[in-house]
Amino acid sequence: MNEKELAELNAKIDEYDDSEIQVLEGLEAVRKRPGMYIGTTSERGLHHLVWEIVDNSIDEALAGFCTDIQVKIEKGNVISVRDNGRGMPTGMNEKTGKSTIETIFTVLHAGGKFGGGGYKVSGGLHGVGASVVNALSNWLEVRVYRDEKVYFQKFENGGNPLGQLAVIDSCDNDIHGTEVRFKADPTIFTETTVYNYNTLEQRLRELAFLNKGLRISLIDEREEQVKRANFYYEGGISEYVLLLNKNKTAIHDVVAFEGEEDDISIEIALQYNEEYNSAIYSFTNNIRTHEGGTHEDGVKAALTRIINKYARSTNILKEKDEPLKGEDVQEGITMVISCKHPDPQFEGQTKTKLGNSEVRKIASDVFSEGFERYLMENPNAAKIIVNKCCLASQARLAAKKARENTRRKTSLDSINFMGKLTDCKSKNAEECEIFIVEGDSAGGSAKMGRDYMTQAVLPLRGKILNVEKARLDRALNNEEIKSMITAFGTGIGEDFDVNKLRYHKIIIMTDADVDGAHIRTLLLTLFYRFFKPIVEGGYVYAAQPPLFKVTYGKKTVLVQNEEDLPKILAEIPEKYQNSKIVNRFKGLGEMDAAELRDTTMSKSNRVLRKITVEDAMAADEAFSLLMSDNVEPRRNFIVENAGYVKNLDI
Ligand code: 2B7
Repeated sequence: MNEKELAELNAKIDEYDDSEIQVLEGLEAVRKRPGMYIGTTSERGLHHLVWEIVDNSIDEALAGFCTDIQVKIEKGNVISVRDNGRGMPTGMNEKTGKSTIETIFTVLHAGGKFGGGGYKVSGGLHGVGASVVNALSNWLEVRVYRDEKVYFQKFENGGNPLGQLAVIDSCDNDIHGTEVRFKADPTIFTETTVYNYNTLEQRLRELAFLNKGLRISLIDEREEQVKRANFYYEGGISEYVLLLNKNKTAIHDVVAFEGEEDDISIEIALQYNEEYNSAIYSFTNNIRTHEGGTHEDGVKAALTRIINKYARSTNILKEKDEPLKGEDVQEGITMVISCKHPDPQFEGQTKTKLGNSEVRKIASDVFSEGFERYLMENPNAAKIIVNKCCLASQARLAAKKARENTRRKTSLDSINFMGKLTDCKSKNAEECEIFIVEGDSAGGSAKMGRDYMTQAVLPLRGKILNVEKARLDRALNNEEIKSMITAFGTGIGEDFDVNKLRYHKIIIMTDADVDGAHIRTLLLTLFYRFFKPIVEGGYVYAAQPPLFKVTYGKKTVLVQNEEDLPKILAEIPEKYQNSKIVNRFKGLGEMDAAELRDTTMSKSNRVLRKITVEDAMAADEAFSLLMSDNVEPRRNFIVENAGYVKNLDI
């Protein structure tokens, strides 16, 4: 059947009809190549299972029938998701000859999403749904509460039904909805089957922001002390913006607009703060569009146009003045854009860029109309905002002048800088590496332990500037950042040229502890914002210093992480068990040059982790989301929330 025929067929089928579900493929394919369906079988893929199920509940909420979603992590890392929607249809499916529910869970691509009516928005990253989760589970149970009955079916070993759908109980007539419980298959998810509370919490909170009025709760029953979180935001993305700006000084109240055209809905909320960076978060069908796209472009273009128009008409921007640029009107803005589209096209390197061209105008119209009116009706706020944009423009022009001057003055080998960098001998960038090392003592050991032909060392002393708080021109005044830019040789901003990169491996070498993770996050954020192509080009790495050194007899074993230690200790021959010595490396600074070389730097022994664009995006997002002036919560956040930090510490 071709797409057109499928569409016609589906158009004929009523949305309540059980035969809407289409039959396309079997489940074995999913188990054979899980990556094709959920992207990866790492920790991220494991969590993906939860999102596939939760997305079905979200769709039911978007259809207007579900107000509550509960996600539970039970003992043994069993996930249970329950919603109070209509409950999955309990009848038969004509085409499969099975119940609709069995079809949903055993037939790949079965879903209303393929149909005409019913589900306006499909949320899942890959949109493949419940059958994939079933295929990748040890067991899965579904309960449907509907028509005063409780329906039940169980599947085992990758989706095999244990029996047919059956009524197992009755329930009150005001009880309705769907419950799905499953246990991920550890033979598929070989890295881990342990869910990260913070990962689930963060995303569920985001979903609650993006779907105003929806109640989402998370319960973690794995430990004695049960953890709970409840999310409910009447104001939706307006409250999101409020949270994002929580630790900043806002210069006016949050403003929000929404509109709909041809089933495409746009919501925008924004608030300017006193700082310099812009934090623009766009979403389509509840998925973060990191790379932006037409919804974001439309809003940004309208923002520039409306502010210029207002600034001119009020004479805040004089005739002789240059028009304000996009970056001027975005300085200090915090904005969330949420688009819901029945047929989104995702493009770009990480498929996180909305491509539908019709969205540009819709987004621009919704924003222009609302924002122009806001400026007219709130002259005080308007004046503060427009003044800020004009200041940004002036600063930009001044910085440009200053840059042009310094560019002439400074050359690559300024005296100050040469003192810091210990360069390598080779000039062949492909074989050259630069270790960015935290602290002088580690820097000293690194200098002595390096391979002087191909390894350069740049120790960072002071605190690396927090890029969240500074715009580009200020970042450029930071000594540590200046040394890095000079060392890399690429230039920055408009002058950036990745072909001039002097080292094809930029290796962040920090301690394997919280402070190390903190500094690494700062660096990643910095790279992501100001040197994006070096991240995209795969030039950035994290060194992985070992945590323990175990010595017995004449042998030394290095242990990379906490979890491996007991295993390694158990493997030590009996006769040494009483004479072993276990050493914990507290920091890089404590290792002498030989140790640092042998464990972390030498090309033959070391473990490097390549930083992906996704790692950097996660660092960037983590930072923007929970930045605060207070160092303590920020550090805690990094320790608890950022899954990538944990990964890095393996
Ligand atoms: C695409 C398929 C999976 N479905 C329905 C109706 C309600 C409904 C669902 C769901 C996850 C964990 C608890 C539609 C849609 C199947 O067809 S799936 N609720 N919740 C869910 O999966 N939650 C539905 C029309 C009329 N009555 C019910």
